[in-house]
Amino acid sequence: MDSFIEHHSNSSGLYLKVNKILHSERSKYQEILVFENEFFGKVLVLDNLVMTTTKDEFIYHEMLAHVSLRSHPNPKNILIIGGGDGGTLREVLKYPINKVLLVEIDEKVIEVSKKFFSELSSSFNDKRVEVIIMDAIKWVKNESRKFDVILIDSTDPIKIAEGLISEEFLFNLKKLVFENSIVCMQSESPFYHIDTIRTIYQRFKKIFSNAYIYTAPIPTYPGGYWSFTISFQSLEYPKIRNYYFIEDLKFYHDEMYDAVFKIPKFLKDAIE
Ligand code: AG3
Repeated sequence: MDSFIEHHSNSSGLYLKVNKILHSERSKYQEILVFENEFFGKVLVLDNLVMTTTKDEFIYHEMLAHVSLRSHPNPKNILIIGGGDGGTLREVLKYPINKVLLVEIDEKVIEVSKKFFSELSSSFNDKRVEVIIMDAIKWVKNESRKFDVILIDSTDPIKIAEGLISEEFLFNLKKLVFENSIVCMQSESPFYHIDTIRTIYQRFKKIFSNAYIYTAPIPTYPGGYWSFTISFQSLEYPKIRNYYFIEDLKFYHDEMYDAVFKIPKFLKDAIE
C-alpha cells in the first residue's frame, strides 16, 4: 500500500501517502490501521475512516473537551464515551477534576494508541482515570452515577457507533446528568453529513432541553470542517463559567469561545 484514500462521497475524498504501515489488525469490532505520513505524522484509521493524526489531533481534542469544560462552573466528574485513543482524556485531565470515566467498546484501540500514540495515551496512567471496556449503549442502561460533563468522542455514527445518536441511548444518558451538566457530542461534517447534524441537534434539543452547534477546522476530516453539538441544560446558553488555568493549549483559547458558536448560514438554516 503506498497510498490511503478515505472516500467522503462517490467522487471526493482524502488522499494520504503512506510512508510506512506501522500496524494493521482486525479487532472484534473494526479494522484498525496505523501508518506514517510525511506531512501529518502518524495516522489512526478505523474501518477506513481517519480518526486522528499526530499533526491535527490537537484541534479536535481541545475543541471537544475545553468548550464543554469551560462552560461548567465547577467540572469535577467527567464521562467520556469512546475516545479510546486518549486524546480527549488528555485534555480533560488538564482541569482540577476528581474523576474521569472512559467507556470504550474496543480495547484494541486503547492498546494500539498506547503503542503508537503515546502523546495521546499517556493520560491513561493518571490516577483519576477509570476505564470500562464495554459498549456504551449497554453500559448506560445499568449505570447510575452522575457526571458534570459528558463528552461523546465516537467514530462516525454508522456501524458500531450508530446507536450513540439514537433517542433511546440519549434518553438513557439523561439519567446520568445533573440539572446543570453539559453534554457534548462530536457531530460530523457540515458539508457531508448535514442530515446527521440535524438529527443530533434535534434530539439534543428534545432530550436535553437545549442544543447549540459549534464548529472547528479539522484538516483530515471530511470537508476539513467539523461540528460539535452541545447542550447546557439548565445553564441554558454558552458562556465561560470557570477560568481554571490550563496549560499547553494550541488551538482553544478563551477569546474564541463566543465566536465558535457563530455558525454559517447554510448550517443554521439546515438544522432548524
Ligand atoms: N472521532 C471522530 C472522527 C470522525 C472522523 N470521521 C471520518 N474521518 N470520516 C475521532 C476520535 C478521536 N479521538
